[in-house]
Amino acid sequence: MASTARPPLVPPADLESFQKHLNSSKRIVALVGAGLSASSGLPTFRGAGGLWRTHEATELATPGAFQRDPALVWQFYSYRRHMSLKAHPNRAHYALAELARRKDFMTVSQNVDGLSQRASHPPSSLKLVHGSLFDVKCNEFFCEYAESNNFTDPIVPALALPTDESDPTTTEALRARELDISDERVTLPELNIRDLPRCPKCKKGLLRPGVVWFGEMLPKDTLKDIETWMDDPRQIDLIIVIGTSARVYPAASYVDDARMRGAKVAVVNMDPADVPAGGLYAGDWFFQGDASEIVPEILK
Ligand code: BV8
Repeated sequence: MASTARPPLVPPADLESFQKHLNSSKRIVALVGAGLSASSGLPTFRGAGGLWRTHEATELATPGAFQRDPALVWQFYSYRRHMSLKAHPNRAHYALAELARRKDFMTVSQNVDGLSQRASHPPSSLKLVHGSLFDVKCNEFFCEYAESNNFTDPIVPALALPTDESDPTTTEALRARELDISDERVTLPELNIRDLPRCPKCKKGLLRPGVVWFGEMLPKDTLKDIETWMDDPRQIDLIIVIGTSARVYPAASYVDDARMRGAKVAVVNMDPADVPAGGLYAGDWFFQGDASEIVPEILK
């Protein structure tokens, strides 16, 4: 195993040596983040898109934000559901789905946008560690209600984005003013907590988005599935880290976990500074650029 004493290197984008290793690899894992879906038009958390109106996305992705202002948090997630339903998987989503069909391979996805599923990624090897925009669950601790809800946009009428012609904040009117619905200069209709989706089971709690917020545990059975795959006695040959700053834990820790089980590391990212916390070693790869361009190329 490479010593950690050496300073981190940014190795050359050596396609030939990468594909030679890929083809001889028996077990491969990918850790993917928001950069995988950037070319599908979905903003990343940290990039320029990290702002939604006047709020940092990471401020809204917490249980505290939902307790304080469930209407605002629902508007944020309803907007992202709407954007994700309008978006399409890009060539990188399809390339990963294809790799999953020909190798002992697992995608650990931090993304909640549903695009890997819509690219027909085999469900058994797609592990969503931060949940999905298209699941909802009861916010009451004692109630276990949860359901998949990828059919209604908006989930309740009160969360409809302004689209009716009489409304000055219709998409056309906004476009004419060069504004976007996520722009803080746009005033959304006042939302009353009574208009938010309620739990149909306990009738008491509010429904909340089925995503993992900061400070919340990741889904136990998903973590167990990943642990079982990672703990297989056969070594892991390669981890491909795509479109993520790999700064959110415990998801980011899979890079070192894979390396400790023999894996070489390949990073695909727009930003050369965004390598996993442990850095890259000689023999690893860094491919700088758009995931939707690079991933289909290197996985060919
Ligand atoms: C937990 C769902 C504990 C919601 C998200 C150490 C150990 C354990 C926890 C911690 C720890 N240290 C700190 C923590 C706490 C915290 C954490 O990690 N904080 C960070 C900020 C330091 N972790 C947690 O709270 C986790 N829970 O640990 O619970 C616990 C234990 C017991 C009991 C109770 C609790 C839960 C974390 C999950 C948070 N939810 N998402 C939602 O989506 O709204 S995280 C969210 O942000 C995303 O899922 C993603 O994972 C993360 C980062 O988002 P982005 O920055 O957009 O994406 P990314 O980082 O992937 O960056 C984009 C990248 O793409 C960039 O590098 C960019 O250069 C690149 N890029 C852009 N365009 C392209 C591109 N690359 C290629 N092509 C392009 N076109």
